[in-house]
Amino acid sequence: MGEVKLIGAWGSSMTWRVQMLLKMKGIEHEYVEEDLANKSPLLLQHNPVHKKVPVLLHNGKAIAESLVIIQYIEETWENGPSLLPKNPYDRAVARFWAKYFDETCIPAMLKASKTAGEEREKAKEEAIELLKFLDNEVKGKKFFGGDTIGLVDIALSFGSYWFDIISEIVGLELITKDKLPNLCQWIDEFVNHSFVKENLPDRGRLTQIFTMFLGSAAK
Ligand SMILES: N[C@@H](CCC(=O)N[C@@H](CS)C(=O)NCC(=O)O)C(=O)O
Repeated sequence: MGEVKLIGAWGSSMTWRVQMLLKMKGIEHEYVEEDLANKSPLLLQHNPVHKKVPVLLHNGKAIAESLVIIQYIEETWENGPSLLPKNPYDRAVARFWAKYFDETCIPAMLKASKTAGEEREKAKEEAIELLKFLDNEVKGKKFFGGDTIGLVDIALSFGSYWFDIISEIVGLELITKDKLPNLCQWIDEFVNHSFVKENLPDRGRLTQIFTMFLGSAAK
């Protein structure tokens, strides 16, 4: 299927989403590590709009934005395991929640992690209200994808391992059993899923990197 390159950054949950699908499908590719503090001409050339990772290069053509890349991979390498349900309605629902998490929940969660005092309490309550929709969506299920990991599970990966590390660094308690019990249960299932577990980035190194970025954030 030609030459596949992934421009990514170590520890980036958005890069990780794509890496998981490439690995699941056994797609051979070259991984190019990007220095986000000193962006390369390769990244700037192929993602001039957002200047962010991940970017997938397929036969020299660039695709940016992790959810768009996932869609592209699913449509290009149709064989092998898929993150998307077969039924078009279920696919649309999965895409809806993935988009909702990225566009609505992540900014709210980050806001709570970067603020302090009353402002943090308000931001935290707002984020919890938004996450309740996802908590309800996964109620009674092992994964958002049912018994197996699907698009929404991969899309929410930031909300599991990565956000847990951020929360620990800044002393934030946002995803708790009393407020979001089903999401807590999902996080437990997700991070302990064998495929996920063996591919998670090292916690110590990730903590160091996030501490550098969040060093001055409220505790
Ligand atoms: N919506 C984008 C978000 C990508 C993103 O935020 N990438 C981060 C790393 S996780 C990045 O490249 N940050 C560099 C920057 O913001 O300058 C996607 O889904 O791919």
